[in-house]
Amino acid sequence: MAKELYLVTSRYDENEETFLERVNTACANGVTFVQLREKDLTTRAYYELAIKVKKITDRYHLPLIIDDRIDICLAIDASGAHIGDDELPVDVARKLLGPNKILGVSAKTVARAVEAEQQGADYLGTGAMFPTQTKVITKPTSKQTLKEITKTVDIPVFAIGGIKEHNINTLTDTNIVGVAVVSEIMQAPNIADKVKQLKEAISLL
Ligand code: TZP
Repeated sequence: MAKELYLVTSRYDENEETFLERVNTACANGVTFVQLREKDLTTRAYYELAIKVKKITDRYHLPLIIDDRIDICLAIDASGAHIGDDELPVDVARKLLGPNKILGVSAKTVARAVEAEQQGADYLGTGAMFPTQTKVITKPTSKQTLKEITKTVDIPVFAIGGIKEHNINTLTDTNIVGVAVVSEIMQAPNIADKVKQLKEAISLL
């Protein structure tokens, strides 16, 4: 089955127009999932940005997931929300979202993965698999743990964290559904080419 390429956003220091153009280019060239993940915005600014990003993802019929903010997911009728370790408990998030929204959960241990699945997660993000500048991590998740997670749960698992075109080939035999990427796409000098190259790399997994 074709692997998923999950774009997770970061605005870096760009103006909004450039940011939206980058997201649009990534969507036009083959990402299959989009997560709006912006940690430094007020509620109102996050909400307004989410509406603009949803216009783009709707244009390409792509699911839009909102990081950490179930209220904003519901307010703009996004496809779902993603919650990390320090955010709401998974069962609470599921209750708030209802049965029809996608719930993604970060899980870097087998125990967390099992608990998330039992409590209603639809997919998992596991990592960081490699060192990354995008998030403070204590130590990368091992390929062994990733494999154990995919073996243990029935829901799809994305690898995330430090994923680059050149290291995707080390994720063979892990049974991941795809990869989730921030900087490799958002900071690429040519986003269209980068997305196509990443698609090629994940197709070989
Ligand atoms: N969760 C685990 S690592 C990470 C997140 C959101 C950041 C991934 O960013 P990048 O730039 O793809 O390494």
